Amino acid sequence: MMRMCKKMILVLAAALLLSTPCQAAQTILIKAAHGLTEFSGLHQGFVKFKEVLEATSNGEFAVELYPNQQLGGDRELTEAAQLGNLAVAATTSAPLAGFEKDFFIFDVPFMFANRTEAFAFMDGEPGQFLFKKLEKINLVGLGFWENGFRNLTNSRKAVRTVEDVRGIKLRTMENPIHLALWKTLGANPAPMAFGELFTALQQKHMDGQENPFGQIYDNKFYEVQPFITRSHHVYTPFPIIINNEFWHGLSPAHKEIVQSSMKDATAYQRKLAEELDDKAAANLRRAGREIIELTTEQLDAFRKGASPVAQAIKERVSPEAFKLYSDYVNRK
Ligand code: KDG
Repeated sequence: MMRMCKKMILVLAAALLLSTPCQAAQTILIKAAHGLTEFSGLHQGFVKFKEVLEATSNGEFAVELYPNQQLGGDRELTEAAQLGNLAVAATTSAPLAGFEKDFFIFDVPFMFANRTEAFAFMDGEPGQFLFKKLEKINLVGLGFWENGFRNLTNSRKAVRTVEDVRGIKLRTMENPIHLALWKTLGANPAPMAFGELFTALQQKHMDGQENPFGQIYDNKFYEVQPFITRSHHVYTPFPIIINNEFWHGLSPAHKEIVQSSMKDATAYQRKLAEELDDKAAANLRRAGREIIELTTEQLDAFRKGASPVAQAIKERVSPEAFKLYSDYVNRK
């Protein structure tokens, strides 16, 4: 009798287990935020990241995107990622240097002649060193995307020479090296968050600003900035950062899927950003704006005028970071 009961219980238990759908693995939600428009290469990079990650994880991950400063500007997004109120953020390297000083090495004027040099620096030892430094401020670096080569715009005059810059009230990012650069060149610079920039230009509180062509076009700066100079004075990346606890809470398998999706999105975003940069330049011309191309002599004069700033970087960064920078600059 006892044997029969036990057998019945086992059969019942098996039936129950098989009929109960196994607990679906909890979907891991990644909220990602940035400060640019949906038309930007930055946002399209996140769309690709979302697509690849959700597909390759068979829905174990879900990514929600928050563009257009919905969750704040660079400083707020970085703080939110540090505190864990946001999983992933994209901020430009320049404001991030306010959190980790060694990112100042990206702000040295005229450091990269082209994207190949910039990508080699970001993907090589310097980039990995900088990502390592993020760990002490509760962040992990997932990848470097392109913000781009920055160009000068203003509403006062055509800028072709360093003398032309004199006295221009210029908005810079919240970064002392950028301030020092334009002060050294004779402008009258002041830091301002990106979200306040268009109004400041429109109301003439600022005469000028500097950004890649994509931002100049997408954010309609060109409407209030008749003069555009292709200065390429700095190349800024978008370090893609994730909250440390969030990252280390993932399984090794999930980390691998996120890293592989980020790798695909990085390659896609960098290629698209270059295409969009050229497209934005064409759109600016179509909108009736001349893009002033500097001659070699004019560019050399800007490089010479900016050179004291490069020396100032040594006081701002760690000896290890400065060595990485000087090894790069003195490379053969
Ligand atoms: O949030 C947008 C910013 O990350 C980016 O546009 C930074 O280039 C920048 C600027 O000028 O503030």
